[in-house]
Amino acid sequence: MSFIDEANVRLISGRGGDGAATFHREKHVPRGGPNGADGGRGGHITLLADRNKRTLYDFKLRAEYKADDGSKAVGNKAGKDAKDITIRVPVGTVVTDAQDGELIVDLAVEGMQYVICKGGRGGRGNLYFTNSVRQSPQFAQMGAPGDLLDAKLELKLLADVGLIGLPNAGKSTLLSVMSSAKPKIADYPFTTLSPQLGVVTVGDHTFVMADLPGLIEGASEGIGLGHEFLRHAERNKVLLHVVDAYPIDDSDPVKNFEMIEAELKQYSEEMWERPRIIALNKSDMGIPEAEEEILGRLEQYGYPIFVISAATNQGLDPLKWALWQTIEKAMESESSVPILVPTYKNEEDSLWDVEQSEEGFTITGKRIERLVAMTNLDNRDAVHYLYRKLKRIGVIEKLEDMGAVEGDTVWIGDFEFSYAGW
Ligand SMILES: Nc1nc2c(ncn2[C@@H]2O[C@H](COP(=O)(O)OP(=O)(O)O)[C@@H](O)[C@H]2O)c(=O)[nH]1
Ligand SMILES: [Mg+2]
Repeated sequence: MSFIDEANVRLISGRGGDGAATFHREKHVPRGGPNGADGGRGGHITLLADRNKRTLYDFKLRAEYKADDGSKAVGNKAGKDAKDITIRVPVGTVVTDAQDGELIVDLAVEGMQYVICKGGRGGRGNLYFTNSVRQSPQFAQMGAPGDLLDAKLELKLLADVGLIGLPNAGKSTLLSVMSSAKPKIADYPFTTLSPQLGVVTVGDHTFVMADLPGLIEGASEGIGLGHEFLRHAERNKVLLHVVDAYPIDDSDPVKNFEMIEAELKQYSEEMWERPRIIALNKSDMGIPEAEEEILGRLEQYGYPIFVISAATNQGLDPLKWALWQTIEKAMESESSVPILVPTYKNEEDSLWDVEQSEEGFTITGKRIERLVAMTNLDNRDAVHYLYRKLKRIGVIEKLEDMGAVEGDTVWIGDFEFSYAGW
């Protein structure tokens, strides 16, 4: 029973650069030693909780982020690491794996960071593989592939701006013309008192505005307002009071304003003390002198006033900016302790398993799959190195225990091998 903003985004970290398999060359030295350097690391993708982001609207415009690949080593010159990407998301964004629905991270605190896609490690150059036995390795490692993640972002929306004003002042109209998107509304029970939400875009910023019909009338008549409804009202950082400059019943706009303000104060003193902006609406209907007179009387309250028309869109841009600046200011006074959480689950990476089927054996495990992807399978020495690594990890023994015999097919990641033939 809440307003959920959601977006799907594809995240791709960079692959590592290949290592070099080169040898030292010098005059008069017929054959120098191995000197191939390592490739550079691919770019990471990190999510950062930023309270200046209020909605997931940005992800509706851009659904894919890809970090650059690391560069490959050239001879004894190491490849350069790629630039990392930091993506700012609203505080409170919950990230799940779109494929299996598993929770990845809940970016609940301002300043929280999470490395969601790690860039691939650079491949080792042949210098790295040199030891007393293997004095001139003829192979280098390829860079590790990056990660690809289809992530689902979800955010419980709470309104930054609440609209108040007499019925017929133009609140609904204003909300519809000011908002660039309607958030998806999940399971909200139909009631005439349900708040209407809209996402407002101004410059690079987005914020949430809610029409709160009946906030005041409902409360003073003792109508129970839903918990969800009140949560929106209570989180408003600024109230936008819409005043009809030309009421159809010829009532006095300033008296109408005062009436709503008085009722608001009675409803909640705390809410009444919130920052306020006045929008004098329906200026398209009018005579400038009449508006001057109303403005003169409204000014005594000390709130910023904007003359607008929801019907012709007059004056909406300055109003949007004023709302955003008020939200920003309200956020400055919110205390928050930045917590940095640079986590990445490496432990899970090293887990592996072997599964047997009619067709053969499948080895799964992130670290092993990465190891294979980094191996130049056309190079006998590189394959031999891989075999010894797998043996050290215990994979070969496990295959033997499971009854693998020569000629059996073994899959690791995208690669197919013939057992004992490699
Ligand atoms: N001429 C004019 N009419 C407006 C303007 N804004 C709203 N209205 C009209 O005023 C009436 C009430 O508007 P509505 O948005 O439903 O008011 P609410 O009760 O505050 O939500 C509707 O007939 C609107 O078309 C405006 O800027 N100019
Ligand atoms: Mg309305």
